[in-house]
Amino acid sequence: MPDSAPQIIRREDYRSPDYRIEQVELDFDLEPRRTRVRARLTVQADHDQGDEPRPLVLDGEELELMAIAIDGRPLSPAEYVLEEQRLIIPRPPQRFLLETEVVIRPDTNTELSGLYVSNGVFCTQCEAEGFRRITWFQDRPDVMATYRTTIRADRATQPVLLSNGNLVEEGELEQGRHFAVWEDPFPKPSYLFGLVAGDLACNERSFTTRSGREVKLRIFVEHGKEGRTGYAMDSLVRAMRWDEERFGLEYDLDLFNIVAVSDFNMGAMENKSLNIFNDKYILADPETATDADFDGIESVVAHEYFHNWTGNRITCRDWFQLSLKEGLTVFRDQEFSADMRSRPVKRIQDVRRLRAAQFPEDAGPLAHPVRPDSYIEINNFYTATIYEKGAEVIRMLHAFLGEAGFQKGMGLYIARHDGQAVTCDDFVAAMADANDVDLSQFKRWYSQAGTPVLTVSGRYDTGRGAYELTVEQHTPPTPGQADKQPLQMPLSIGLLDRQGRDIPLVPGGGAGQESLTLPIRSERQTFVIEDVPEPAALSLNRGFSAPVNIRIDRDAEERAFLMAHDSDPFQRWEAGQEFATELMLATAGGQAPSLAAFIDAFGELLRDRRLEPAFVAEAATLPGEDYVAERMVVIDVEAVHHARQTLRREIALALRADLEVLYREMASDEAYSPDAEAAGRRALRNVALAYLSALAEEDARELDRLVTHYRTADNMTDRMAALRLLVNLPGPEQEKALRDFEDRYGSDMLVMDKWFMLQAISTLPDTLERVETLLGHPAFSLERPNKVRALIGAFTVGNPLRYHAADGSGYDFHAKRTLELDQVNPQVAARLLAPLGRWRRFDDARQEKMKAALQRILAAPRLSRDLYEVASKAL
Ligand code: 7ML
Ligand code: ZN
Repeated sequence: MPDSAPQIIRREDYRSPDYRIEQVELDFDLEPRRTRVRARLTVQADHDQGDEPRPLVLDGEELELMAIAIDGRPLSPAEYVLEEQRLIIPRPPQRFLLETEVVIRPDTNTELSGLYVSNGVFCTQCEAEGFRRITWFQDRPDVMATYRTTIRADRATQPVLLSNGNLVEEGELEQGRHFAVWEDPFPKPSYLFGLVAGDLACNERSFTTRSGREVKLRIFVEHGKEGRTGYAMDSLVRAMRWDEERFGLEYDLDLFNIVAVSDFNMGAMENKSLNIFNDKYILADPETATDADFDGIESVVAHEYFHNWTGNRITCRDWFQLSLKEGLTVFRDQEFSADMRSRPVKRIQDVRRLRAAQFPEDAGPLAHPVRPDSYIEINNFYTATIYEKGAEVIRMLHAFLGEAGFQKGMGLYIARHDGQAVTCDDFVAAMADANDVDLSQFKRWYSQAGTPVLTVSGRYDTGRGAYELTVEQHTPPTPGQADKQPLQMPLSIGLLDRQGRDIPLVPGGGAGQESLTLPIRSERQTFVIEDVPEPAALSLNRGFSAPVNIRIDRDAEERAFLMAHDSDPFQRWEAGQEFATELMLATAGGQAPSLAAFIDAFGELLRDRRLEPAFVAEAATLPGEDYVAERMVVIDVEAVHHARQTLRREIALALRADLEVLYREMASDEAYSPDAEAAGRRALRNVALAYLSALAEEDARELDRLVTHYRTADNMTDRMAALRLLVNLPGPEQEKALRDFEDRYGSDMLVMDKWFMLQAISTLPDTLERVETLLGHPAFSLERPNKVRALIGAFTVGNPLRYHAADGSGYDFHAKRTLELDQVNPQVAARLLAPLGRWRRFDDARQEKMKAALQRILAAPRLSRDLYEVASKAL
């Protein structure tokens, strides 16, 4: 347990602040070991003067207070109370200037929250509650102020000085120091404060907004890396243009800065006009970044940029409203990527991710609503539910209202709330009012946790020529929520005839259309679709219009038919995934199901040249072991692994010729380009390679092909694809390739992350031993989140077979390293713990070992609040 009993923060306890802070002047004297921060806050009481005087309570952590004054007069110790994490002024005036001076230590800030140093660069991370580690403040998002920031630093080591807003002054100081003054005209909450100081190179471009304003775009990186910022810059320009065209939203300042740093707890941060990024989401070139890395850069750069309107101009009233900005901004970045590349492929990838991360979360001990009711540590709530499920909720609104209605709602939301800190209710109210619809039932999506299950049955009434469909919904209980109310959702369906063509659906005799959206809102509903001439198959939840699990009885023939014919590419993919999952479950359960129908349909997909390669690559990728395991009553990781390997090998044996054709045809002799088309061809070629490599242990030619693929690769996508397969093969080829990779890229930290990761997810039996050894590798450090995620995170999340070793060695490793990490960086430690929370899904022996690991964590001295919350809830 942490030193003091951790306090639970509840949404129902929200009170607006007693004091507003209107203007903030900050003065930083930067020194790694001793940084002085002076703050001048213009404070205004926000309660009636007739009331009892209310205390001003400021937040602070690890601040050494040097001075405090009100309206220029130093306070005597009797005039304030200084606690561990609060500074209380019991009887302040109605309106006053509060001045404080503190000293902080950026160089020992391993939590990477507040002001810290990464590779010699000073940078900040203030969301959610990091600003209080910089100065005393009401560190809550509904306190919005304008900021004027002065930075003083050594000119030689920190030539670049950045903060939010506009540069208004700069100059020289004594002893080789210099200064810069930044002013941000837009009032903002403290979590959007940003500061960077370091020796950085920059890539600069100009962007003209549609109203004709020139914006200077700059991306700052370590010297020597500016050549790798081109794709991020292009992505930024595309995102700015897209937000104007699709949402009518224009950038609002004359400059926009991005800084990439090596050590960062998350992906990136949207500080006003000074986005700070994990450099993994900025730096890319063909030699060091994969197609997936390029994709990631495009969407994260866009995500952070989009926050300027959905997050910064309109922000959250309190942290329970986090999904107000995150769910909406993820929806926007998903739509952006869908518009930039293949929409169906993007949707498939997003749903894969939702199912891999959010569905298990919603089914486990950490399940919480999109708008949570309570938390202990807010950093633990940057979850797949807030982000991904939050985006699905927005997507459903979009489906109900249509693009035009949704944009009308956005317009009203912005007109009403620009410059304010608001709630999810405010957002939904704007959508409802702009479209004159009632969304009161829909709002349950914000308050109710758990993934709904829809049980569907369809029946064709020959006499009447009608298709009858019954849909029942049920949401399983989640912690603290035993009973659930029915939800409103759009369920898109289609009916296919025997030739696999869409039957026009004619609701109530209207004009025909190929998809129909059923308005689901009750526990049980029946829909009758008239004028249907003999349907062959029902296509259900097209485009994954509702984020639910579906139960429907289907036979192999119907699955194969949908896999071959559904006009909705998402459902075509889905039918294949379902089919494969059923087969793997049967195999894992000890049966020997016939694979013939599946393999036939799979072969059709591989041979269909009308389909885009990126789609075929998705459709030909079997569901992951975790996804299949999640469907078992008691998870058996070995059986699932074996079942998936078996299916892969059978596909390879049966379709070897088709796979070889694809491997040849999808090759390219053009120079690498990260565009969607070229990336799709590489993806498909590497999927073919993966199947063929399933034969490598019995056929030396396939091992050869793999080694050659590695050796001759002219880009990281292909090289990684081969190495990812090689690490699962025993023998000298693996060692040789790993050594070669390390020789080539040993000095490149981002590429070394890949090297660590691939070894951590190897299915070979000695993987844990190897991971333990790699902890001592000179490139590894517990103080670098990217390294921790690449090695420890990849093993615990990405290697179910070895993590869940029957002897419990994986769990012991996890607990031990988590505790070590907790002393360095509690946020990252807590985020890594989720796999242990899934103990209920395993056999008794594993359950005992997993619980024991959690108990060991809880019993440890000096446990952080972050880890305490996750570990205690997991038990
Ligand atoms: C989501 C972020 C955080 C945490 C970034 C930190 C952010 C909070 C920040 C989608 C794309 C890129 C990054 C993130 C993400 C977890 C995930 N405000 O912008 O949301
Ligand atoms: Zn975000």
